Amino acid sequence: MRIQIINGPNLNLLGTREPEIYGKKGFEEYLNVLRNAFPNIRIDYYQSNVEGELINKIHEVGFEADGIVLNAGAYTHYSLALMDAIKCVSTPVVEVHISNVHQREEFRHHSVISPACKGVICGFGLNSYRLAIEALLHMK
Ligand code: CA2
Repeated sequence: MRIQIINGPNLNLLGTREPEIYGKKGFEEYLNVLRNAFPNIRIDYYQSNVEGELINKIHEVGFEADGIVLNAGAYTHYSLALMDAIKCVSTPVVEVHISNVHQREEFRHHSVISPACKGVICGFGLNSYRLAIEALLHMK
């Protein structure tokens, strides 16, 4: 079983600012927690601040991985190109958000990628990623 986590813009800076929203942990640190929680699963991680690179990654793994956990960051709210990329591949994609976007600014309430995803998990901090992997496991 192979799961690909893809993080979008600014998520490389997790743990450095706005800890009240995003927590104090960097993603690489959390990745160890996640890998320990799922010892039998290969969990690959990719982060980019560049829209086209995120699309390339989705194309690259989207016919081989068993699932993609995608936090598209702010691209969530306006990238139709990312939405198309998710539709183009056969691997199921779970959209995740660390924060509860519905408790935040109005522009974060709408996701253009949700219709292309299997489901959405948001608001559980970094645990959102663990819950997304659980959801993908239960699809098998
Ligand atoms: O809650 C989430 O996971 C978001 O996808 C995070 C995005 C935001 O644009 C979405 O609306 C919701 C922003 C990520 C910004 O990451 C930061 C990292 C370090 C310090 C501050 C922000």
